This record gives sequence, C-alpha cells and structure tokens, in this order.
Amino acid sequence: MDAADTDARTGADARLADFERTIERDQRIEPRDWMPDRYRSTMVRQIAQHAHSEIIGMQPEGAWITRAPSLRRKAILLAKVQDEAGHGLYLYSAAETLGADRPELTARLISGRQKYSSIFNYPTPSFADVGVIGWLVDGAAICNQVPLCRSSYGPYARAMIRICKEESFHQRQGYELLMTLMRGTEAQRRMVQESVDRWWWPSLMMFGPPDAESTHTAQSMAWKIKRHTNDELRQRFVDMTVPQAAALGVTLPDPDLRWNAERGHHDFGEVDWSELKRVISGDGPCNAERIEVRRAAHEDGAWVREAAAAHAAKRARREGEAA
Ligand code: BYC
Repeated sequence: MDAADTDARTGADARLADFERTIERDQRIEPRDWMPDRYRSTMVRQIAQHAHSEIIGMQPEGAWITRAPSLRRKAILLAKVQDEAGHGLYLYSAAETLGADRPELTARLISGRQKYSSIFNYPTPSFADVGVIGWLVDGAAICNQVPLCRSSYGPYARAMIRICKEESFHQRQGYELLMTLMRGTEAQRRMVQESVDRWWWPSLMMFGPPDAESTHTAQSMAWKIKRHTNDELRQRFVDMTVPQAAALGVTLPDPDLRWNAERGHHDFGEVDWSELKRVISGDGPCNAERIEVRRAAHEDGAWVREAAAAHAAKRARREGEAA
C-alpha cells in the first residue's frame, strides 16, 4: 500500500468516526455532512415512503370533501387534507437534501417501486371514517412520529416538529367529530362503532411488521433514525387509545384486549400479519385505485410543470442577458 492509499484510508476512517461520534452525542447529521451510503439510502427510503403516504393519504378523506354534512365540517376537512399535501411537500424537500430527485420519487411511487403506508388502501364508505381516521390513524401517526422529531437526520427531524403539531390538531378534530356523533342518534353511534371495527386492526399495522420480522429496525435504531421499535410504538398506541375509546363509548374489536397489571400495559390479540403483507405487496382493497388516481393527477399536472419550467428558463435567459 503506498502513501496515497494510506492517506485515503485514514481520511475515510476519520469521516466514519466523525459520523459515528455525531450520532453517539445525539447531534444531527446535516445535508453537507459526510454519511455512509447506506445511511443516505435508508433515509431516502423512509422519507420517500413517508412523503408518498401523506400524498396518497389525501385520497380516502378527500373523497368526503364534497359530501361533508355541513359547511363547518367541509372547511375543517378541506384544511386537513391541504395540511397532508403540505406535509408531503415538506418531506419531498427533505428527501431532496439527500440528493433524491423528486420526479424520480414520484415515478417510483406510481410504478409501485416505492411503498406508502398500508393504511391508505382501505375504503371510506361512511362519514364516521373521517372521524375515525383522525382519531386512530392520525393518533398512530403521532405515536410513531413524535420520536422522529429526535431522529438523527436534521431536515427530517425538523420537518417532523411542524408535522406533529398539525397531526395533533387533526387527531383532536377526529375525536371531536366522533364525540359529536356519539352524542347523536342511535344510528350515528352504530355508524361510529362500525367504522372503529374496520379501522382498528389496520391502524395497528401502521407500525410495521413485528420486531422479529422487521428488516430495518436494528440498523435504524443504531443510527438513531428510529428511537423505538415497531412493537414498542404499537404497545404505546394501544395503551394510549384504550381510555380514549372508553371515554367515547366505543368498543375496540379485540376480545383479548385487557389490562395486564404485571406488565403495566394492555395485552392485545395477534394482528393478522398476512393481511399486512398482502396490502403492502399491492393486493389491498384500494391499492390499484389509489395509484391510478395519483397517476392521473400527475398526468393532468404535466402542463403546470411544463409552464413552470418554461417560465424558469425564460427568466434565467433574461437574467443572463442582463448580466
Ligand atoms: N405500510 O423493517 P421495517 C401519516 C415496509 S403517513 C407499508 O419495519 P422500517 C398520515 C417497510 O417500508 C404514515 N409498508 O421498516 C398521512 C419495509 O419495506 P422496504 C406513514 C410498510 O422502515 C395522512 C418493510 O415493510 N408514516 O402519518 O424500519 C393522514 C419492512 O418494515 C409498513 C411513516 O412513513 C406499512 N404499514 O419501519 C394521516 C413514518 N410497515 O422499504 C396520517 C415514517 C412497514 O424495505 N416511517 N413497511 O421495501 C417509519 O417510521 C418506518 O418506516 C415504519 C417501518 C415504522 C413505517
């Protein structure tokens, strides 16, 4: 090995040591810092999947905007769905700081090469679903995302702070809608219960496969991208939700759900992991429809992208002439 090789090796070792020290001290990795290729690709994978989830997640509730039962409910729902679009854009920007190309990420979503959350592949046949998504789905998202505010990649962690604040508001609006329905007629109470029955198990699946089957958790915990395992967060969500269900007066559809004083947590039944696998692999109730809507929206928006690019080129030409 000659002197140049030795220098290069020392430089690479020093960069890795720097990176590891930053993680160890709970400091943030920033876009211009050196990072291992696998850290970068893991971050792009997780942030892209998260961004796609926000954008696809606009569809199930968006379907109710034109049918919301009052002007007030319509305005609230419209604002919520717009927030999800904002979260998606924020997250795509965070992925761009890692060198990801946004059109390429969209192409990967549409062609099924990149995932989005399983939860958005379920239908929303009743207006109670709007409330239950706010309560359970946004509740699960908060449980998962609050620890991500301390994630080791700076732009992602900072994006998560604002996103979590908005998600908390979303969760409260869902709960408030459900409280209103539960104070209503017998038919409205039945509608809420029927919706809870459909969304409970898919909400538990949002946290990902059980720890023993999770491919990325160990490495992502070591890099402090994830601060808790999938099963830890799932348990936290169950513990948090049980008293809320009791206050609402709904039953969670799990005969095995009970307080375990010894563990200090609720025990709960086994999630149907084969269903999660099926939905993730594209065979859920609405996968094809969700992607088709996204593909059509992307094609319909082509003229906007072309116009923006033409405008930017014209401006650059003018500035070039003026210089
Ligand atoms: N659905 O090794 P694992 C929202 C994939 S949006 C689909 O445990 P990881 C909201 C996983 O990607 C909710 N895929 O992975 C928006 C991996 O596949 P690849 C989205 C899933 O990354 C609008 C494989 O399975 N939230 O909040 O360590 C309205 C193995 O899993 C799912 C986020 O994205 C799933 N449920 O942990 C309301 C949060 N679970 O990539 C709400 C950020 C797992 O190897 N993401 N997979 O092909 C995370 O915290 C983590 O990525 C996960 C998975 C906990 C989701």
